[in-house]
Amino acid sequence: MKAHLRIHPLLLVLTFLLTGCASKIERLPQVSIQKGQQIYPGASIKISVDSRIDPESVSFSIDNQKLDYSNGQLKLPDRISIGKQKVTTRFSYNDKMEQMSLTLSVYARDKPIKIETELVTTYEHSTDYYTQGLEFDGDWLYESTGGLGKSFIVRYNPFTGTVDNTKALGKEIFGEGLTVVNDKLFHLTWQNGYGTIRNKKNFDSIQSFEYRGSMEGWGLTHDENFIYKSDGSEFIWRLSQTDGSEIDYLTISSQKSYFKNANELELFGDFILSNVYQKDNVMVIDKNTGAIVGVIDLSSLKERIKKDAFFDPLNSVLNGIAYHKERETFFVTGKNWNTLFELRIDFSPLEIK
Ligand SMILES: [Ca+2]
Repeated sequence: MKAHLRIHPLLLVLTFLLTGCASKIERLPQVSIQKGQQIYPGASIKISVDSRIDPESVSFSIDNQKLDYSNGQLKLPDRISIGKQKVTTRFSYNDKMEQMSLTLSVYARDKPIKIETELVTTYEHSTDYYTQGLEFDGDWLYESTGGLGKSFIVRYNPFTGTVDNTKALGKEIFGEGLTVVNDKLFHLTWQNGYGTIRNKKNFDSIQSFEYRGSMEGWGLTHDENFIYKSDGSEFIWRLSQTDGSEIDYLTISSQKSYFKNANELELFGDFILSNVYQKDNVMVIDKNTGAIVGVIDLSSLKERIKKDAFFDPLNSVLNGIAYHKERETFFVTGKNWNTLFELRIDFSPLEIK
């Protein structure tokens, strides 16, 4: 038993080294961001610097780009991305340059503006469509639906009621959003870990693309350069229009916090309109920054729908926005809703260019 109680000399050395290291870390003076400040692109932030540090020696950088810093004020670039940013600070202490990382949570500068809508008219929407994706190509409306083993893609003309093509998906598939890019249709699965690029005409699969950084598949839309994908998190991912691979992401943010649950998406000018899962609101997001610039309250629509056997109070929520270019109106619906609402949305408070 005696042997077990004996402390090995190497252990003593290790203990000494570890204690030595710990106390060295504790002694290092700190540079920190003062609490309670609003942090947004272009903001000047107050920095606290330990009195043992030579204030002249302090510098800050993001991705090796030096930031403006003087008199305890750090000026953020106007084009800094919203979201969590890693800032490196360097300073001199005891004649040595030290380096520390700070996490900066950057939010939108302004409060979202309330955006008004006007109801133009209504159309029929099939109550067995559990809407996950909705997008116009001319007068043809492409809709993808969800439900395990029940998902399908359909193309129809809401003005005439003509259904042009329907494709049921495999039993293992829970379908999600779609977007039509030229002659291809990008389509998501929810939790199968991949999306599919399809022939726009017959919906046949051409190739698939994997989710790598993103969690799941929720909504899709696109502009001339990118496909935008929501995944239930606070991010909107930018994907390649060639192969659906993930390029980078935006962080969805108000002036106070990051927002999760962006669902079906629709691009309009510089904005991404986004349903919020299980809410009656649509977020208007700046597609370049991720800032929520506006909010559209659509709570009055669900009062107007007729609920049949397909309607499930928990899951039959507002979802689906599609812009009709010639009519300059938006078509919105919900999962298992019997109505497709045509709305005019007044973006003038946001001064769209
Ligand atoms: Ca859409």
